[in-house]
Amino acid sequence: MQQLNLFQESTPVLPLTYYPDFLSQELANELYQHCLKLEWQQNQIRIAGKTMPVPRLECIYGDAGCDYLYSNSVFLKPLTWTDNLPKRDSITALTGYKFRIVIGNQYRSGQDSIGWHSDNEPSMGYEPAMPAAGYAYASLSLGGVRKFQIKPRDGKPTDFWLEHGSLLVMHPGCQSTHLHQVPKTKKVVSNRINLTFRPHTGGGG
Ligand SMILES: O=C(O)CCC(=O)C(=O)O
Repeated sequence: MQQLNLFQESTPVLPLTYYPDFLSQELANELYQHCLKLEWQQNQIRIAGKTMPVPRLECIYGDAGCDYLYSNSVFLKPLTWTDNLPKRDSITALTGYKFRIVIGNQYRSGQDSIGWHSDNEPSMGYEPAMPAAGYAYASLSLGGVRKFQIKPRDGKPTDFWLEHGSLLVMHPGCQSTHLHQVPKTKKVVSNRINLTFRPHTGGGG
């Protein structure tokens, strides 16, 4: 499988590995069709005292007890893993990293987005005092290609285009040192689904 070790090969150095053909086009098409039927919802987020809709649809699947709160305002309770979301085992086999939940994002148009952030929720095991120990996070992209940007907390962004069937792995420490986003675009873009596989400290697993 083709693999780009961006943390070794790119300038600036990035703590990422990108697998452009993690899934064959046929498997990616099948998974995309399956994912359209997942339990998508539009959650509300509270930012600077204002409540507003999250600018994308979300869903969460995973192990029991792995509830997820982000931005101190969006609470997600995982549904049971479905047979058609078995990719966590193949991602673990490929990368060696273990995952307990998958959060899905669906970007219906160029107006759907996720702003600059890092995934540093304590429920994932985030430990600011030990950032290098950290945890990994894997992101599977399906459907329309969107720009993904990543930057050091005090640096300049690098742009990637995450392709249908690709897998992007953010290595341990990345959430301490870098921020990432999928910006809005005025271009016409197809519906995109992204599955983010994450660890979790809950549920006794
Ligand atoms: O859609 C993507 O590729 C990124 C999603 C993301 O950053 C997140 O769920 O935290």
